[in-house]
Formats: sequence, structure tokens, C-alpha cells
Amino acid sequence: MGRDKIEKLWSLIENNYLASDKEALQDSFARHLEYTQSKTRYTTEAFDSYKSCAHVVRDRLMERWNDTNQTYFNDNVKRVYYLSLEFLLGRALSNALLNLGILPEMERALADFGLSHTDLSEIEPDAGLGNGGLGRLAACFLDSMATLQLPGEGYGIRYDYGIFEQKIVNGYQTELPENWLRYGYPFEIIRPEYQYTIHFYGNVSQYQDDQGSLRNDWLNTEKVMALAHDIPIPGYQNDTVNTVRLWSAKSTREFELAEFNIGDYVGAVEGKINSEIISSVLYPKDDIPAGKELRLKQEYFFVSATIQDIIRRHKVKNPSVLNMPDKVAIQLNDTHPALSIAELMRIFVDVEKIGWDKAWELCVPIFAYTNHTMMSEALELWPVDLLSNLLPRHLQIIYEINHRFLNNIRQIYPNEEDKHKRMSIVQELPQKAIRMANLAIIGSHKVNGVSHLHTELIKQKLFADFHDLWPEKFTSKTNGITQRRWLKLANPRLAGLISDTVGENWITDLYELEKLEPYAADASFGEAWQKVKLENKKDLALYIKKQNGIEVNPYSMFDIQIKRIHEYKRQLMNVLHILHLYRQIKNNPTTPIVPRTFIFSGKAAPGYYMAKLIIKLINDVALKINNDPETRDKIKVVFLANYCVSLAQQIFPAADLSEQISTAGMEASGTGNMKFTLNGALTIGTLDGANIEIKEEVGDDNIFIFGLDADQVRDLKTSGYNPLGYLNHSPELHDVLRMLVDGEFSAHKEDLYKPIIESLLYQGDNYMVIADYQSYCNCQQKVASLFQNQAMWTQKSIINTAHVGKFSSDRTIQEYADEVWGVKPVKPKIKQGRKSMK
Ligand code: 26W
Repeated sequence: MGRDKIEKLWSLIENNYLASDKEALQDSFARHLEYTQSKTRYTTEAFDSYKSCAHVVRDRLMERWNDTNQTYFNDNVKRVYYLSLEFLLGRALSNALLNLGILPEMERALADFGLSHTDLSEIEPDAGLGNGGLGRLAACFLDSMATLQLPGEGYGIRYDYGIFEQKIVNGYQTELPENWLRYGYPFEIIRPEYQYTIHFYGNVSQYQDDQGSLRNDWLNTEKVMALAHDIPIPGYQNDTVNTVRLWSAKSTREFELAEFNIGDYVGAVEGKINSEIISSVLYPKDDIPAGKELRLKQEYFFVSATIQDIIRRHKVKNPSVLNMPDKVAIQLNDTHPALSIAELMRIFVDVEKIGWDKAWELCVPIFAYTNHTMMSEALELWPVDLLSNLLPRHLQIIYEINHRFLNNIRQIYPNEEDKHKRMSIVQELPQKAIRMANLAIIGSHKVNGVSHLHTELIKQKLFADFHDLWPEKFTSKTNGITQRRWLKLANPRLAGLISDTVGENWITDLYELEKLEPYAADASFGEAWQKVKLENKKDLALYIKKQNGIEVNPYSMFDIQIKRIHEYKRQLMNVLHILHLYRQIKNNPTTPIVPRTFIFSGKAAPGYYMAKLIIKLINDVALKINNDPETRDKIKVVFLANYCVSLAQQIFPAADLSEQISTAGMEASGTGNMKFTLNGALTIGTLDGANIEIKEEVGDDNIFIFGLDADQVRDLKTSGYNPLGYLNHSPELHDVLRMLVDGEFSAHKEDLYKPIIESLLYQGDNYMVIADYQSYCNCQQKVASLFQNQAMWTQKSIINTAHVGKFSSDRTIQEYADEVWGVKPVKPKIKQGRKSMK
């Protein structure tokens, strides 16, 4: 289509806008049901109503989305690109309704049709493109960037299969594929105009160019296409709609034709499927890197498409790549996208023909790297053999980066051979491999941890040599969560009570919740607060009844641990405390006990044997305790299957007690801890990750802290920790463990839990469960006695919520914007005739 035709077309249509009054919404809904989806009175199902509603909302996002993009483009603003292999977005419909400010009107519109937006929202499958903390953080960050009107875009992979669906069968976790795209995803827009060729394998050929310089070409590669799918990310009632762009793999036409021409039709189709496998599944591990070629392919596929897209966009508005650092900031969400550094260098040097030194000078100010884990076994390490085969040119570039870096540090630290070895990007033994974290640090201008403690630990331990060399590179950015999803949407009752009391400004300024503080001691406010919690607990009790068939008492304390199942998170210690209470009741049925409902939810990596055994243990303990007439009215144990964002939104509002009990020094930050606090739960926790900062905010009297701190854990480990020593001094713990050894919970297979006992007693108890056990039980005793004083408990609950302001992801993102990215807010210019929300 010629330019003039396009101009004419748009001059006629761009002043259109869609109204959002009740009638307009109803009209839109009806049109989508019949004309978009071809439905009739005989064929309409619940999913169709959801989809129509989603389309109504999507239409209204479009105008602002286009206006936002055009403003960024026309003003040639500096943008930040958030590169993440994971985005745990959850559901989009209710979030979009809220942020567009049309939730009440939509409710009215649907009510006339006998529908409700909550029912429709629940039909939407979660976009579960992540494992846990890291992926959900990325999703909260997108929400905050849009709400702060920052020109920020997410980049990721459009996996066909997100995190697996967890089913509990006979107490064991089983994994089922989660085909979230099966019936189409109304919030994505395919962008066939943005497709890039991604190269793999092949070889590097050197040649001399006209000026006599040595150049490299990467040749004879296998090719795959990356195809863009965009999802809109609306800010909170502010006209900004940002984007997360997800890549899916497609075979190249060229490849198809070549194969078809040989006459091998079936072989050609097979090959096509093979190349499209790259974006098919999210790796479900968040502890140890998979080390698989397909995962490396995913990482490079993602990185290459993204960097090509960023450069294309840059070049439309700028004369060359030489001013990229003024216009582009790239945040690496862990090392998973760290190949970007090598890819950008490759394009600068091989394609743009920029000299190495200049290229490097452009590269470093563009990148910043966030580390999300202290556990050295979770650091990515790619075998050189794998890289030299799959990405030969990138390996050369990484070697060159390393060579120059080592030359520098040899001058700064002569004769410190060991230090050079530790800092090298290349690990020599036991296997030659590329240390992605070292590459990310050397190639970035900022490196951050995700809480104060975590940042201190990476400075002093994990990356101590780099911190010595570049202290100013390291910075702390305590994680945060978006209060729009985690309070306003998840907990409408509490959100309503808060807004009625202190107004609505907390929705975009979470520090406003401090205004609740004066109400903490107000008896009638306390009663209203308590009532909200009770209603939320009743809702969750209904869900538990429906899912697990277990009757729970909403007046009992809801004691909740929801997160990935990991030994370091110590779900096991929680179970041991439950066994302790169980024994207490059994031995002395008349001891007064505060009734509790213990709720667990979380997935284990499919190959993580111990984590899966812990799930089985929780379910076996639940089965026994819940059915024992002597105990079942006092304690109940519930494992809710298939933990995911939408389930989390139902659980947090109902929590009395938040379990944050990781071994000190091991949880980088935690973000579930913040969601609990926001919803008025009290925390029992160790001095780990962001718990420390939560304690600082809410005050020592309003949180339950127990156990060893990170220094004590380290000291105990270095001085020789012997769990058996503790056991000999604690007959009580001895008896608790005895129950497991004796098969009280595994009648069918007596030695089922032997590996747990072995790991605690004879394999060094790496996560210090035994060392912290007594302190944990004592602390739980204090929790119980406070819970008996409901007025006091409620007061502390209010204070927790009132002091959660710091943990909004809006605060975190503002810090990144100011101190790492150098990006400023941009107000979208709304086309004439369209209505602004402000
Ligand atoms: C390569 C395999 C793999 C995949 C994911 C290794 C490690 C990961 C993540 C780094 C694990 C993760 O999600 N870490 C969590 O990040 C959150 C957000 O910063 C923190 O709040 C959690 O404490 C941290 O465990």
C-alpha cells in the first residue's frame, strides 16, 4: 500500500475512539460474541463469554497502546528493555479492566446479561511463563514501569507450554503439560512484520577487508525464524500501555522449500517441527541449570531476536548505533540472557564494522545485570564444547573479552594467579566452561542483588573479587511487588476498607498506607479489619473443601507456606513443627492448643527427588492428622495442588501467619513475604533476604524472628556442624523424627522417609533444620499465645500493612530508573478526539 493511501486511510480513522459506558461495552460484547467468534444461542459456552469480554477490553487497550508507542517513537526517548526468560504474568483480564478504569462499568454491563466479571475472569488460563520468584518479579516490574509511565518493554519467549500443571496423585506430585494457548490467547497480537533470522552452528571464516583489517564472518549456519507476539501492559489509569514482546520459533521458508524440493515431503515437515521446538517448553528447574543444548538454543534464540529488534528500532530514528547508550538500557534478569553481551559485540564488530575498543565502550553502559541467587550451583556454566559447536563466533568473542579483561587484571593484581583464575570467564577444571555470571559482570556497568543482605553477600562472597575491582558497579535493589494485583485485585474487601479509611492514593503510592497506623488501636476499625480477614478465610475454606474435600475451621489460625518446594526454604521444618503439635495433642489430649490450619502450596522441579518426597510427606501427614478424631478439630493440614499466580491471589488474603523460614543467607529476597505483609499477615521468619527489611519496617514487636542469622550459619558450618549433637540434647525432636523412622505416616512403605532422616542426621543437614528446630518451635509458641489475644493480633496485622510501603515494585522500579537505567517518564500524546484518562 502506498504512503499516500495509508495517510488518507488514517486521517479518516485515527480520531475514532471507543466509548466505555455501559451500552457501548454491551454493544461491543455482543458484536464480539457473534461476529468475532461466530457464536449462537446454541453454541455459546462460558469460555466464549470470557473471550468476548477479553476482546472488549483489548479493543480499548489498543488506542492507548498505539498512542504510547507513537509517542515513544516520535520523541525518540531513551528506553529500557527488560530481558527475561521468564514472565509469570498470571491473568490479564481483571488487571486490564482495573487499569483501564472500566471495572465498575463492565460489572454493570455484564450484570444485565446475567454475567459477572469475576466469573468470566476465572475462566482465563494463567500465563505461567515462569518458575517462581524471578518470573513473577519480572511481571510486577512490567506493571510498575507502565504505571510510572516509563518507556520500558519486556522481552521473552512465548513458550507453548508454561510451567507444568501439578496434580497430586496418591500424595505424589505428577506433572502435566499446560497448553495455555490451546484455545487462543486474546491478549496477544501477532506481529508478522517483526521476524528475524536466528543462526546456529556453522563456522567462522576470517578475511581481510578493503582496508586490510581482519574480519570474521559466521557462515553455513542453520536458520530459524523468531516471530514476535506482543502483549499489552497497561499502566494504572494513566493512558500508558507498554509492551511485552514474546518470541516464538518458526522454521524458515527457505529451509522448507529446500527440503520439499528434494522430494522428501514428510522429512521436510519433520524438520520444520524440529526447529520450532525451540520455543515449545519452559524449563521447570529453578535450582540447577539444565545444561542442555536446547536450553542454550532457547537463550540464544531469545537474545538474538531481541538484540536485532532493539537495533532495528534504534536505527529508524538515529543515524547510527554510536549513540545507543543514550537511547537504550538493557536489564539482564539473571544470566539467562547474558549472551546478549556477546551478540551485541558481534553485531558491532562484524556487522557494523566498529573497532573492538569503541564497540566495548558502547556495550558496557548499555547493560546491567541482576543476580537472583546465592547458591553457587545455580550459576550458569556452559561447556565450551557445546558453545563452540552451536555458537562458534560467540565463543571467539567471549574469549576475546576474557583475554582483554585478564590482561587488565594481571596488571592490577600481578602475581595473583588464583585470583585471575577465579575471575576468568573461562573455567578450566573440571571441565572447560563459560561462567555466565563473570561474563555478565564484566559486560555490565551495574550489578545488583535483590535485597540488602543478598547484595552484601554477593559483594563479600559470591563476587568478592569483582567487588574489589569495581566497588562502584555493585548496587542493591530490594525487590517489590505490585499492590494493584496483590491488594486491589486479590483482596477487594481489604482494599475497600483501606480506601474507605485513608483514600485511594495507596494504589499508586504505597507509602500512603502509613495513614492506617493511627487506626491500629481503634477498636471498631480493628473489628472491621478482622471481619474482612474472616470473610477471606471463609472463601479459602470453601475452595479447600471443593479441591481437597477437607473441612477447615475459618476461626483457626491460617498458617501458610506457599512457594517453590526447596530444601533451603525448609518446608520440612514446618512439617516437623506440625508433628511436634500432633504429638503434644496425642500425648496429652487436654493440653490447650490454638487451633491451626497449615496450608502448603508449591511445585517441585520434576527431577528434584527430595523436594518431591517432601510433598509426599506433607500429604501423608495431612491424611493422618486430618482423619484422627483426637486431633482433627485442632490441627488440619492442607496441600493445595498447582500453585500459580491466580491461586496465590486467593490464598494471600486469607493468611494469618506467613512462613518465611529459609536457612539464613540462602533466600536472595523473597517476594511472597511482601504479599503476605501487604495483606495483613504476621511473619514468622529467619533473618534472611527481605525479611530483614520487613522487620526494619514493621518493627521488632510486630514480626516473629527466630534461628541463626547468616553469619552464625556460616560460622557453624566452618566450625563443624553436627546435627546429631543437637539431637542428643533434644529428646522431643528425637521423638518427632522417630515417628518418621517408624513409618507412622507411611504404613504402606516403612522406609519411605529414610532419605529425609539420612539427609538430616547423616549427610550434614545442609540447610540447618536441626540447628534451628528448637528456636522455631519456641517462636511458634509465642505466635500461638499472641493469636489468643485477637485484639492484639489484629493491631499488629494493621501495623504490618501500614508499614509495607517500601515493598511496592513502584519504589524498586523508580530506583532502577534513576540509578541504573537513566530513563524518565513519558506521557503518551493522546490523539485528538480520544479521551485521556487523566
Ligand atoms: C538456570 C536455572 C535457574 C532458573 C531460575 C536457576 C535459578 C533461577 C532463579 C534465579 C531462581 C529464582 O527465582 N530466584 C528468586 O528470585 C526472586 C526474585 O529476585 C527472589 O525473591 C528469590 O529469593 C529468589 O530465590
